[in-house]
Amino acid sequence: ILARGRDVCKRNGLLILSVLSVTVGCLLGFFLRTRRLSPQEISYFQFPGELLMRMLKMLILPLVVSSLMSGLASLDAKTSSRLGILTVAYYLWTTFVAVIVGIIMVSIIHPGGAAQKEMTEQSGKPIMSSADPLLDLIRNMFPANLVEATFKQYRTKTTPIVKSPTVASEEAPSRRILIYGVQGENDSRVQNFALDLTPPPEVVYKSEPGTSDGMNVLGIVIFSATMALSWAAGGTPWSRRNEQKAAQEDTPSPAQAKSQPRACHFWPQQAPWRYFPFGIVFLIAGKILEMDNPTTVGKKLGFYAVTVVCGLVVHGLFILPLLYFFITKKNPIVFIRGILQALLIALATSSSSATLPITFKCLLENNHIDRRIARFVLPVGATINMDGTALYEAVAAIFIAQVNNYELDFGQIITISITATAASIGAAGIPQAGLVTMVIVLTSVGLPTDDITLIIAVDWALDRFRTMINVLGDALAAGIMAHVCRKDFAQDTGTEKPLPCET
Ligand code: DAS
Repeated sequence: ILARGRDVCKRNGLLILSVLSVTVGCLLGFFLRTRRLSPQEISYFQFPGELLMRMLKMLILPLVVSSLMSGLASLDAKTSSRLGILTVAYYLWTTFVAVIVGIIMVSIIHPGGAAQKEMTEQSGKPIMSSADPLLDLIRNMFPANLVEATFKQYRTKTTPIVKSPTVASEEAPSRRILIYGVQGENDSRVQNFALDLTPPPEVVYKSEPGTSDGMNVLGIVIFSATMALSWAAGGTPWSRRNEQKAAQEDTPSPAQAKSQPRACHFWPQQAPWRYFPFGIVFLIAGKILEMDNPTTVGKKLGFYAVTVVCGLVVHGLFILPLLYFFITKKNPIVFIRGILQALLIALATSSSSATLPITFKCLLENNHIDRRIARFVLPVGATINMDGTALYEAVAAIFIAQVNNYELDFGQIITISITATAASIGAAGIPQAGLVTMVIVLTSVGLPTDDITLIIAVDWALDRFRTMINVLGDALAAGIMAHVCRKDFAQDTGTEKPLPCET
């Protein structure tokens, strides 16, 4: 039994460690809530978790750019266009299905009844016309400056609403909007959004914490140098020793050996792996310290949270796996088990972009997906395929309509389905991005955007679950595309070296 246990731990070490760190993070968070830490102490406590988020985000840009370029370069025009059309069509279709699942769930459970309130006539607040945000969304799909758009997507963090932690007392938290990035660069929509909230929150412009350009440049230089070195070296002496040891233990099949990238052990690629069990504890605990009083929130939004989670479970654990099974005739449970690590990181970070490096590693090393497919499907999916977000925005919009006693007709339901799908495509893979793009869905059917404040108290938690479904949808899509296009990739060159950040 000991030998079996040791073998299981060896094969699933990081997974077990991650489950333990999420559990410890939750317990630590709830325990420290009883100690009533000051906001300053909370921010110090959250620091280790913030480091993990920055390590993962540091990998996003090189990973997305290099994997897309190398993924497309390794495919001939016919294969890449076929793969591209199939992938985007699959993403749009599953996202729309997710919205329909959400609408069915929110109509059956009807959570708005628990938080009924009279529909107050708009007190002349500047509600944007539904055309504005939609035009904005389409406008942003054609960035004038590709480099600026890329950096802006991953560098500027727009946290729509940050509540000052209610630790000293139980009074309602003061609401303020923190907008990171250079003041004035921000999207006017967020300011209008702030005007719609009651009471209008304080809009605070902050530079990215710790943004000292010199250190950023130093970080980029060191990171690029180690990536180039590890790619050239194809791993380091000790990684060769590990590979020899692994080869003795379980000789992978030739196909697996070819598809498995060489390990490389330089800090930028390995830092998240070595550090994240520790970082997850502080990420989870730090969020729990910030949240409102669970009992007061539960009374008003309990049914709403249950509706969202039920919708995500139906879509993520039934519809998507069944689709995977019917198309590939393979066991979806085995596939999902292979990406559990990535799902846990999505739960901890609530950012599908920050989870991308881990999703790559799980697909390449556990599920043996051809890396040329993963290099194309994953980065595109992390950007435009957000089933969880689309479902969430549809449920939230209809919940707000129910709370306001506002009867939606069939045409408005269709409008919500379309705008929720479009808004999820426009949402970035960063925390609470779905909350910002939800403005599009609400304005499209004339709902008051300031009612977003009704659901903010649980958004930080539901964001984690919808991010998990976003990552699951991307990974299953890679599995499906690998099966559908298997003939195009039959002849695996096997000669190209893996990108350092893919391992
Ligand atoms: N947190 C976003 C993501 O990373 C999803 C969302 O905000 O809805 O996918």
